Amino acid sequence: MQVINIAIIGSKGVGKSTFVNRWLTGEFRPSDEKAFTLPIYTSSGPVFLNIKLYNEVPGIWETLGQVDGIMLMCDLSNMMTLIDLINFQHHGVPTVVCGNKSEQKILAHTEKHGMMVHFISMKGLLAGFEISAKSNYNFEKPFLTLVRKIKNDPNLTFVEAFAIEPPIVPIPFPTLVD
Ligand SMILES: Nc1nc2c(ncn2[C@@H]2O[C@H](COP(=O)(O)OP(=O)(O)OP(=O)(O)O)[C@@H](O)[C@H]2O)c(=O)[nH]1
Ligand SMILES: [Mg+2]
Repeated sequence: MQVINIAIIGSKGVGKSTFVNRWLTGEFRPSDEKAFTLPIYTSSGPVFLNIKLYNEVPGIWETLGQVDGIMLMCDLSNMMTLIDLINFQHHGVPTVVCGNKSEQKILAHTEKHGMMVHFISMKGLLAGFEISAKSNYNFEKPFLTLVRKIKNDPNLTFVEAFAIEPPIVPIPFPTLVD
């Protein structure tokens, strides 16, 4: 079983804990944990994502330890949270940026989109996504993109855990009533 270490970095309140808790429990509610293990079934076998959450602070790189992938997160309803990430250097580690809370229509879409595109190209990131932990918009894409890159398998897909076969319950033969 492959273990993949992922750091999620973003300013206070951008939705890191809520996004990860969606994956773990399905609930739209932030968790208090700062570290999680998320098992994911993929078309090339199961992987364990070891996820740690970090607030964006200067010199964050030194505290990360060994990471295989990075997800930067900002809040699309507060583009200052994208500016907060401006000094981040990924040192060649596969990195995506996600603009969360995309269901909130605060700024004009084109304006946010332009800032995200500029950030992605300026930083040389793998990809960027507008996501919503509230509506589950683009829920899978950040982790899927990172896992595909880290496992060097562009066709990898996430698969559902196999549903447990329902128990065989004897169905009583209907009684015919005259
Ligand atoms: N509208 C909306 N609100 C969201 C979304 N995701 C998270 N939130 C809300 O944003 C607030 C902050 O979410 P958290 O998950 O606690 O943010 P965080 O990044 O973990 O914050 P810190 O732990 O303080 O660094 C909460 O009130 C969430 O309900 C979203 O997609 N849309
Ligand atoms: Mg949190």
